[in-house]
Amino acid sequence: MTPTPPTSSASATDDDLLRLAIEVAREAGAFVVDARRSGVEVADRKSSPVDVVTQVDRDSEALIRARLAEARPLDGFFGEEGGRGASESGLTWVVDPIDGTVNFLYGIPHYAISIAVVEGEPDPQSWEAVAGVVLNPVTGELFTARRGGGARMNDRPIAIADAVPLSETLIGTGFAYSAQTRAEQGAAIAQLLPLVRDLRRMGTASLDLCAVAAGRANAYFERTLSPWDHAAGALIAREAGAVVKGLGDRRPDREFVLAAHPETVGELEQLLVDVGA
Ligand code: LIP
Repeated sequence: MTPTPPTSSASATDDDLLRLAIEVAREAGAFVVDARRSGVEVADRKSSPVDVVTQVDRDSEALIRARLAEARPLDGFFGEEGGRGASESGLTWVVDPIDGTVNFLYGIPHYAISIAVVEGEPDPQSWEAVAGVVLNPVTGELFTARRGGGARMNDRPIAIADAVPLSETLIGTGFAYSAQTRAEQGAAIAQLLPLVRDLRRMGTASLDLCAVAAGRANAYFERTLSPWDHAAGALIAREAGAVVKGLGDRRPDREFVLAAHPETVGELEQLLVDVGA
């Protein structure tokens, strides 16, 4: 791959940044799929015995960080596997080098390289997302967006599904790595399930947000996510017409991420609060 020449934030357009994110996501995706074929083992456990990281996660993040630094040495970096670098350009890359690590570990072909570039501090409560890429390297489905530019999958425009009553809503969700939190989430799900069409627990937050963007689900919610889980997928879902928010007036955060149609997001949020989701 011919590395993109270094640029400053002043010269790079949003489209330049998006192109770089796509280029790097594709290279990391090819690396990850190839590494999977060689076999994958758990390298460490993080917040709980089931919150695992593989060496491929770490190597993917190192590759992504190196390529971005080659092209844009003044930008900041905020990665899941510990990569942190302060920004001198005002831009920071927010990266999940393998989102859906458990799916990757088990060989379930539903995981993603998630790369977003944001303006301002790397804080979801204040940053402005500039461009985002979510690539499923197994299926080749490449979800992309830049601010104000709409959302695309494999370069074709995508949009959220039409609004439907909550009782006909297909909702993506996920669960925490903490056993106690999962018990609470399971109790909430038991109340929610009879009130909606159905649930989908696919295991990869970034792809769950892209499913809403592509109309493959009506909504998605999850608690305990990290900024790198939703940074790119939230921009893609918003650009596809969804509201993506936290609780009340908050932006998406560790406490809550909800993506839904503008006409139903308020009613759904209240239902989720009522059942303790
Ligand atoms: C995962 C998310 C998923 C969530 C998992 C985990 P990771 O991210 O994509 O939605 O349910 O608990 O947080 O850890 O694979 O990068």
